[in-house]
Amino acid sequence: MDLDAVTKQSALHAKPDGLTLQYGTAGFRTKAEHLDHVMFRMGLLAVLRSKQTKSTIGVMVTASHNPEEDNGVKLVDPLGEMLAPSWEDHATCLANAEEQDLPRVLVDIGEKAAVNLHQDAFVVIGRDTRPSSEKLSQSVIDGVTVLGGQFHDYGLLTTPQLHYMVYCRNTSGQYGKATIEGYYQKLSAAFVELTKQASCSGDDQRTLKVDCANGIGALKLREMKHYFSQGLSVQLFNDGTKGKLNHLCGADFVKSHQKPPQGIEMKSHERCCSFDGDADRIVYYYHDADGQFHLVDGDKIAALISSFLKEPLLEIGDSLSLGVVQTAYANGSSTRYLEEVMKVPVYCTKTGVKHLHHKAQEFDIGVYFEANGHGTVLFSKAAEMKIKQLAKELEEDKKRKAAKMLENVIDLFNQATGDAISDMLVIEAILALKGLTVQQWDALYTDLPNRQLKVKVADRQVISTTDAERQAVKPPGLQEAINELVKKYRLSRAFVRPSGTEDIVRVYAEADSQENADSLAYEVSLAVFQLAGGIGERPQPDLIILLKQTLPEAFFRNSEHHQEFRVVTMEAVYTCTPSRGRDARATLTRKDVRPRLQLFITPLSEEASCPCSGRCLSRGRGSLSVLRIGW
Ligand code: 16G
Ligand code: MG
Repeated sequence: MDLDAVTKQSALHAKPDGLTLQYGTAGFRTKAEHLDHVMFRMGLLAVLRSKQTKSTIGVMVTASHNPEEDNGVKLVDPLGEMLAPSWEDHATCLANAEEQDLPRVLVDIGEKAAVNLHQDAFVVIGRDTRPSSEKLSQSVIDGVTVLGGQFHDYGLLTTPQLHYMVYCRNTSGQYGKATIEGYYQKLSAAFVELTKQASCSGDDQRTLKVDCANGIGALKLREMKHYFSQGLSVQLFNDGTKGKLNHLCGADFVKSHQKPPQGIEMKSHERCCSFDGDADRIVYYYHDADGQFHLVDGDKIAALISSFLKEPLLEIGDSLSLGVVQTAYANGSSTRYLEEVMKVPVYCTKTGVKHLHHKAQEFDIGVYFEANGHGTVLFSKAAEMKIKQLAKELEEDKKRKAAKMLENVIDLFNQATGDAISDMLVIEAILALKGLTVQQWDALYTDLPNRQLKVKVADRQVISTTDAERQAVKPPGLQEAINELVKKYRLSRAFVRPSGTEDIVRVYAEADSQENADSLAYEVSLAVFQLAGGIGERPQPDLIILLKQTLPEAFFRNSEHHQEFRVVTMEAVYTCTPSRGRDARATLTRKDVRPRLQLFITPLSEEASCPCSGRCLSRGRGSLSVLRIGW
């Protein structure tokens, strides 16, 4: 290693004083302006990792679903998987070393990890569409070249595409061609082949609206859609031509707000989906005839895929093991459905793709999904060989067809990591083959009402968990308190865990009704606040206001410009979403409620630029009145 050259170059990518960052669940992530030195150093680290593994290593510049101003970086290991945990520690040490210590820390890592410095190194780089990404990926390249590494810069790629490239390169092209064209061709060919057997259904069935979060997914899907257009027509929304990345759109927004993204027109029963900012997550959703929004999340994706896979597996008669991997956030109904109805074994791991991926590798066929839409299906080498062999050898037509179908499914999944584009094509193929509508898919089971809250504490590391984050072992007394609270509600469950991406503790609760899930989540938050060193304001229970809606038909005809109402109290303004024939719900916090609560309800469009200036509400016989106020 030419340490003098490293020192010189590093001065051009100097670390801001006093800044410490951690290689978290999905790499480094923070404001883009703080990341230049981290990028340079991850270029250095990628070279060391490449030398040590004698393989190509990937570096992806993205901050996924974070706001546009943020950025991030993560390393991709030889088989397209996340960086090994011991190297995450090296990454944190290297990123936080002061300028003068950098050479020593580099040498240290080299020694600790027994890196053969004479070995060649090759690094591939990809980036998302953030304005800061191009410059930051140049800093990665500076790091790679100063240590004498070779590199290939793929430029704009989705995160899963970079994982795919790394996997292809390290398996000498056996997994596929390490080009963007190779990726498009491999997935599209499998999709077209798979859907050939689908009976031709109406046009509607084969059209899908895709919210691309104004991110890289839009660019890549636009390039790719011609390859599979005979099987599926996709309509792109939030394609980056106008809006800001992840702003009021994308999978994370839809999942956490449980409402459609802005910028997409949804007619009832239309199938829609959202990618996140780097296209490694996907969720589906639709409006029913009443205008009610329904989210079809990662748990339901896992349920659809596992039930689909069971049939051809039974048909080929080979006893390949199938397992589903979830996290503690999986809705209790999904676990029950998989175990009791589908009779598939379900396992729970800690949050974060790497944990699920690792567990899924234990099965012949491992289906893994987080509720938030990260996931894929892994086929063991042995299972893949067996299926390919059966597809050639089986005599009986039905059995051979089943094996062929599985063969195409293997090719359609990105086995390096969860991939929104690949998952979308798998889901679309299954729906087409099974002749299922999105509502029929959604009806596989009904989600238990649930609620997530955040609690601020002085040091979130005072909480430690076990049993895949479902039990808190520290601080003393917390788990006992949670157990007591859970006993008060039916079909209830709750857990707490320190976030790996934000400086907060997350609380999850589910129960038989939304009120009970809300109230359990609040009580558990209070226990965390009291027992784990809460700071700032104590958690407040929600005030639920149910609004009776009798709205004129004209309102619904114009509902695209009356998406929301304002609920105005003395202190603050909230919005609530109306739905045809249903009561609307607005959630306020206790601090807004003074002895004499004044409540006004007005359509949002009074102030916004509504083409009808609110007239479609005030005309006609519609009204809104408060039905119930309660905790
Ligand atoms: C990261 C993880 C995601 C996980 C989330 C949890 C990857 C690629 N991403 O985004 O899987 O669900 O973190 O965040 O592993 P939290 O620790 O803040 O709850
Ligand atoms: Mg992502």
